[in-house]
Amino acid sequence: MPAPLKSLSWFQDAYELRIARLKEERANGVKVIGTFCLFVPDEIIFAAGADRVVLCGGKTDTIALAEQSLPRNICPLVKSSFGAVVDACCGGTLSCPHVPLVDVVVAEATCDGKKKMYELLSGYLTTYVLDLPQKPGSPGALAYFVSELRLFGKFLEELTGNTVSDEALRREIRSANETRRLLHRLFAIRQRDPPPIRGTDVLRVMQRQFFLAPADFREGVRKLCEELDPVPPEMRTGPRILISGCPMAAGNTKIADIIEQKGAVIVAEESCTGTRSFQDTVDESGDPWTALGERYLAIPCACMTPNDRRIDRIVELARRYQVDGVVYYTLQFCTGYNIERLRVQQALKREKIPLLAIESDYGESDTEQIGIRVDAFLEMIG
Ligand code: BJ8
Repeated sequence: MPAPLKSLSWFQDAYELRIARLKEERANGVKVIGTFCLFVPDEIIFAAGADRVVLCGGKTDTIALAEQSLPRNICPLVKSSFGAVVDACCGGTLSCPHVPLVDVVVAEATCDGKKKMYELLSGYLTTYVLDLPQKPGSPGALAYFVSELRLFGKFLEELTGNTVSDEALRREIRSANETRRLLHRLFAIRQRDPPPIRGTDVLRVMQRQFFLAPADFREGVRKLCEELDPVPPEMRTGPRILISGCPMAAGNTKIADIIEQKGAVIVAEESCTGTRSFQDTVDESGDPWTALGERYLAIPCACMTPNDRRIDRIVELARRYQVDGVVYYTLQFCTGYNIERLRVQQALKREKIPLLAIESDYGESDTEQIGIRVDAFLEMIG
């Protein structure tokens, strides 16, 4: 058995330290912001001298509590996230250690499930909603989004008592870009054939980016790249898979685990816990607000229309990572990603790239059935 990668255990240690540090920061008056989505620019939060943790729920244990208030037939990410807040605010101990660390939640106007859930969430935590245009190519969309970002900056200034200066924003943009470039380096390593690291390990690392302080996360990714770069410690074989679709929030690794347990290797994830989180950098030369607006508005989320950019990217990733097949992963009742599946399917068919569509929740009841379908898919493409 090859030795496990040392840098992976570093991430676990860093996480435990991070919780302690956030508690310390709060005791010293630093405001901590909870977010749920890639559309909320971290750069503005950090430039205001605040800190942030992402509160997207990937666990099943808070869902029953959420279902006391929310319909059952909505996305598990929405239910899990809401349940974690309700639990923590009502003195429960079910899961999320992050909720009690948060002063304010910054929500975003993306899918209907999240938007309506945030209205209820505001009964538990102070909630600020960042609006965003859902047709990013419209004339005026960028100007509107930039004005929303500036309002968000003002809100943070009032909350923290600090000014969000252009200089601080530029500093945070450079910092976030450095992380994005490192992630490009890590993902480039995965393009090797065979790749030197399991997709399930990378997914767990990517989930950490939403909790760790940026400098710590970057340090971990750097260590990982250095460990993988010179001599691969372990070579993974098996069909090469690209996962594309909904984010896999911390606690949710079900589909990735099944795919790799069945002998395939995941070489990239087109998702918010994958390439969507780092693919584009922010322009460092111009007005920082406009640069942030341009970069964030271009995130190819299925909440946006039209979303051709995402379709093109999936095809491009499939080619670049030389995949044998794509697993299109959606959370149950996620309308946007479920409907967009057909266009992805058609584009991949033109390229003769096989696709397996899996729609699932956070429970275990379909694990066996998904395993059978993954087996059949791998046999077909192998
Ligand atoms: S930028 S993907 S993080 S909105 S899976 S809650 S869309 S019903 S999480 Fe998302 Fe921002 Fe887009 Fe990314 Fe709704 Fe779908 Fe659930 Fe979703």
